[in-house]
Amino acid sequence: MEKVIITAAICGAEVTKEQNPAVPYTVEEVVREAKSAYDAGAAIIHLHVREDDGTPTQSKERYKVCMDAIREACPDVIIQPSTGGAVGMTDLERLQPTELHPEMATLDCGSVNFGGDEVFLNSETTIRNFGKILKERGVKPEIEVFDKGMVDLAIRYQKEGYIDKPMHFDFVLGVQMAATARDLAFISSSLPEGSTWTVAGLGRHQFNMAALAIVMGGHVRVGFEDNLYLEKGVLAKSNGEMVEKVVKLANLLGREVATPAEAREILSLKPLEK
Ligand code: KMH
Ligand code: ZN
Repeated sequence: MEKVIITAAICGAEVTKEQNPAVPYTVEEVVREAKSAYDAGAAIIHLHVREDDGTPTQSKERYKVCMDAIREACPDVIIQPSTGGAVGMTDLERLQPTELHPEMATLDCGSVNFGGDEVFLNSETTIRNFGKILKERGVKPEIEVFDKGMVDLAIRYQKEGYIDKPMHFDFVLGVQMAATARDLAFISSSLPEGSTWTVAGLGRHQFNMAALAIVMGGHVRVGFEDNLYLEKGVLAKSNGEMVEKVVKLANLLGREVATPAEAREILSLKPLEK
């Protein structure tokens, strides 16, 4: 089986220091969390950024400062900015980090109910436009899907030319589609030949989904964006602690962990220029 790529979603847009004091807001905190994840074995940093007071922002300037500082601390890591941002942001706001031509960025393939009145809106026009812009800017999408219908939509957009093959998917399970072995088996078996996938299990589902992905040949996303706890009742002290737990699981289950260079190869990204 190919090596497992670990993505660390170190920050998110919704979680707060009140929930876990280690959630990063400042540039220094973002770098500290990225480095803890990278040192533990993460090849990809899925990145949201905040103002110093915790307000989510998609500011190109803030992304640039954070990305430059992460590269300084973790020279070969793959940085994957969010184009989802936070609920309520405009498309133009959300697209700003792609102007920095990162290697990857997310492409959310549908709208999602986040509870109460919160709806993360992604119309077909938005998704097509984001796909087109990512392609023009040479950014590989991590196609974020929250249910199986979003996989079908991505396949349609690939056929229409908005997304290139091979496609890489991130199944975010436990928000809309259930985080169960049955649903992971169903959604992961619905992908076109040659696709790769990772799974982000929300909250208490995070490590169960990680273990399943390791066994099934998928890849794993962990981090504060999706889960704040290392185990029941124990807050994680860092993203690195969560990545370490995945590395232990992979070792136990007999799967090696991919370096950033190996992750680039698996995901058909260009190798880093020396
Ligand atoms: N924060 C959510 C509204 C992404 O990064 O592309 C969107 C999100 C998905 O986190
Ligand atoms: Zn995100």
